[in-house]
Amino acid sequence: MEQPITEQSNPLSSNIDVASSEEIVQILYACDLEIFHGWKNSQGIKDKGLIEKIENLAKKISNVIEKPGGGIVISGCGTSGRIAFLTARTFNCYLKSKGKEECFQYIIAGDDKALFTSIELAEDDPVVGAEKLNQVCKEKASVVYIGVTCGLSAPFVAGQLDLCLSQPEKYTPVLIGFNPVELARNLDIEKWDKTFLQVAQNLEIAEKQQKAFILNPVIGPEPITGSSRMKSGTTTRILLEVLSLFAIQKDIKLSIEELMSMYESVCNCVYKQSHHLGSLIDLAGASLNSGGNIYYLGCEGFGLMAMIDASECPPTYGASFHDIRGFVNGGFSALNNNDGDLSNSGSQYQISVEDFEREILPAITSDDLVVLLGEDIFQRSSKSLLDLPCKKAYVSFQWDQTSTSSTCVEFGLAFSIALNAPLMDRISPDCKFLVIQLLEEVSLKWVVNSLSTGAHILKGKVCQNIMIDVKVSNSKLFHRAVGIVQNYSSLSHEESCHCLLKSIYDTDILTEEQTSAPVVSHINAASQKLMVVPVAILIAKLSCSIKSAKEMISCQPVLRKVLMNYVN
Ligand code: F1P
Repeated sequence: MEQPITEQSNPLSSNIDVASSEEIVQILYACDLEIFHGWKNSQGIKDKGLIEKIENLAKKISNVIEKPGGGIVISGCGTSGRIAFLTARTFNCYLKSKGKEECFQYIIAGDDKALFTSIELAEDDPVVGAEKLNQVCKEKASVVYIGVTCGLSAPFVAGQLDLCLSQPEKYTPVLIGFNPVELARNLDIEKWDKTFLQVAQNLEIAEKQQKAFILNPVIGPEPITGSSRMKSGTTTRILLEVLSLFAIQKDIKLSIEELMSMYESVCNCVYKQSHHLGSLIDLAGASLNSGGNIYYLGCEGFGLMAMIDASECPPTYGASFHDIRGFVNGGFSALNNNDGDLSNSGSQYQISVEDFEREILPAITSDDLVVLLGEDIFQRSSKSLLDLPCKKAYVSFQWDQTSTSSTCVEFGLAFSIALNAPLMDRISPDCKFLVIQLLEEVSLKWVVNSLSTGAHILKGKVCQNIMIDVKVSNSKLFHRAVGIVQNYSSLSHEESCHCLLKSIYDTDILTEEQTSAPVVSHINAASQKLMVVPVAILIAKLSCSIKSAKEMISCQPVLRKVLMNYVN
């Protein structure tokens, strides 16, 4: 069976783990260009059919929200839910500033705590997904529902799409993801009667009757295999922003293709700075490797974007939540989130720059790195950091400059990326400010994704281009982990699965009860364990005991090096 494209390994990045920092950036760039230029025979986001659908959908959204009781709901899990939140927040702020009704809502699996920490198990529940959508829409007469699942796989979203299909008079369902429909997930969903593929096929039928939309451009595999926070997350942002902008702003004075080409131009501008970005990765890698932490500080969308980047590091790289953290100026008061202030729910939810200054700054060390994102936070915080021992970096963006300047040398690594998107002058004054904000935020996403990915590569958390320390925290990630173990061994799928279970249950001999337990039990058992997948790879590859696999890893956490020592 062909693997979904979002789970395939990208040949462009197969040596990213042994590349220099600057080369890492160049590899990420090459992979990101596939968003705009396509992959194999696909056209990426410039595909004509896709653009036509976006045009029609934007008109549909615009009709729905013009009427009383109409709304847009964007929903997703993990990064997809976080991008849904950001989009709803941005466009509601814009509508409010124009004195219009705020008509965007978001849903994220696991509710608002999942904006900051990964709660992947909630992604596996289609029934809760449908209940949440019902709740959010109970007062509404007409809704455009946009379900985002990059892999065309999340049961939470499947439940919501299925609900929409059962009430066509109220809902227009939209699916965003990055696989062809035939590669949607076709595995049983616990306590449900359909697979994702079946729901997607029903949606295809509805689309032919003009009652649904599927936006699924093929943009090629992720640079780190399966890491949908990267290209897929960026493409989700671009699609949602283009759609929303064209739905609410009819006199933008640009075409959809032109707007998309502006995203491409700023992508080129950011990655042209591969040298500076490489230096940033070196600083960040040095911090993680010496046991230090990385702290992003930013205002508004920059702070939020950085928090989103940080939130995906624990599940992707088995990182601790302290390793990379993001803080936003003003904390919850800047968020407009559904569940309000969660700062009393634990330190993971202390997200304001003020929390950072109170709790972290007094004990900061020379191993730590503080990254100021944007001019606003630089004005606010740089002075108080100057005399502290930590490493410091400052990233900002400038428009209408021809070259990138390195300023404020006394601050440490400080550079300003010159963004230049032709066509800017054509945009109507009414939405120019908003477009600039969107382009700067996506640029910031490319910067922080490069930083956190590069730093974890330098820490040895990637082998070839595989995230070998992925957290086994939901059904998709369980199956991905089995695939990773199989990839590194010559074992069958079943044998690889058994190696993973041995690591999860910490035993050399599995019981019948363990092998026959449902996937959810394996996920629960894995949830508190560290290095589950690296240990499973070693026992699969070296046929060793759990105990010796753990010993090898405690002496040498970089898996490629362990394997080089033991395998000829
Ligand atoms: C949702 C998601 C990802 C996350 C991880 C687990 O994926 O939470 O955002 O990085 O892979 O799954 P999807 O439903 O958008 O494919």
